[in-house]
Amino acid sequence: MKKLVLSAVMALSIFGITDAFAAELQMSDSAKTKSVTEIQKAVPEKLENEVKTQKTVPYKVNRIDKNVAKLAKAVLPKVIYPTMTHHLGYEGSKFSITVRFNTDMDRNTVIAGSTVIFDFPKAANAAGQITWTNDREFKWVQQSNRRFDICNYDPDCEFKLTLTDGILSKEGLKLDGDNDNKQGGNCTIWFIDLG
Ligand SMILES: [Ca+2]
Repeated sequence: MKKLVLSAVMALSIFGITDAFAAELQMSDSAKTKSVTEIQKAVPEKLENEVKTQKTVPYKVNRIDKNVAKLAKAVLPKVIYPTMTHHLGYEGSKFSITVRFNTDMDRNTVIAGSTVIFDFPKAANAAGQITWTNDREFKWVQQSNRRFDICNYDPDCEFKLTLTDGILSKEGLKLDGDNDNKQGGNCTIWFIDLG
């Protein structure tokens, strides 16, 4: 008799536990259902936002690679000065040439003798010193003492500046030196110093 009662109690407990589990399962199911409903509600709202975005911008902003977007907005770096053969200056008896870009440049890529090359009749790739005025403008001053050291006047001295496309803007774009509105291409400028 005692055994029977015990098994009955056990059976009841098992049922009880099962019921409790079932109830819990049901609860979590309804909770799940609830959150699914919430997600479903949220999705159309999001889509609506995307549709709104598409009206102003012809692509989904959040799917665009950030770097691509950054480059698309970046300014193509160009040389805006000098533009004429007589755009040269002097510092005492030395040449001092100012170069200006249309956008901020990565100074580390502007290197005398490497990406900035001055070829004079008496000195190919003449040594010089670069000094920055700001991130868009620098000045190159010859290292030798006098213009006559590197120039040959017969009667004028012609020399050439090459700015290679190893020069980059701060935004990381190559110099459009050949001015074809595409990244890259060296810039060559001829100067004439009248004798
Ligand atoms: Ca180019």
